Amino acid sequence: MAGQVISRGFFGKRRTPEQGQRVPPGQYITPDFPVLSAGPTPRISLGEWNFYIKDLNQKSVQWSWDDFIQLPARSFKADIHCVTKWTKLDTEWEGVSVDTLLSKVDLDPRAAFVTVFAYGDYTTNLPLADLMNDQAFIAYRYGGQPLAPEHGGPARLVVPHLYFWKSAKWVNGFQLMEHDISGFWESLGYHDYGNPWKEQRYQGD
Ligand SMILES: Nc1nc2c(c(=O)[nH]1)N[C@H]1C(S)=C(S)[C@@H](COP(=O)(O)O)O[C@H]1N2
Ligand SMILES: [Mo]
Repeated sequence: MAGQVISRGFFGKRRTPEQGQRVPPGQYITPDFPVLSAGPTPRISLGEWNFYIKDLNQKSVQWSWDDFIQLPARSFKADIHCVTKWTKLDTEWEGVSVDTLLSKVDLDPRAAFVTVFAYGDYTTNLPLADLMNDQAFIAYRYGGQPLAPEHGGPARLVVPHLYFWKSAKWVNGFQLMEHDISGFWESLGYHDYGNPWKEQRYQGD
């Protein structure tokens, strides 16, 4: 019995040095892709789906599904880190860089923060700068397949350099703002920024 526990612990910690460098403090590697959702999976038909960006004056640019999939898409590989301590290496996505979407918006230099809205009421907040320079994507394919509903399909935000709760599933749009406003988990005590390398899990970390 003791032997089993020890060998399981040992196996769980085994990683190559190269992998070790990619695992933030307090995280472990999982080969699985756990599903973490605060509520039921919303079902959005592609006909009713849209994505919007609303600027400081509440003016919005929006894309239907058909418009969205015409936008230049890219494949990208990323390590993702959930605040519940799992890290998954080399996840493979396909989608549209947020830069491509922001290029259609007349950006007011005072816009500094974003609330991300999702179908089904989830929100999360982050600095606009963290959505720029190819750091963030709206992904609609995962592992070569259309993104599964439980993982955020039709489309989700992916911001791999922040804890994965920032990567809103079933994403619907961005509200640009001058000031930061806490989203769903952030209002319940999660960190407003969420850098996994600094273990910014909770407010005050
Ligand atoms: N809309 C929405 N997005 C969400 C969540 C959620 O509950 N609702 N959970 C977040 C959390 S805490 C994590 S870890 C990841 C989980 O994504 P997965 O279920 O694809 O692993 O989605 C994030 N995005
Ligand atoms: Mo999470």
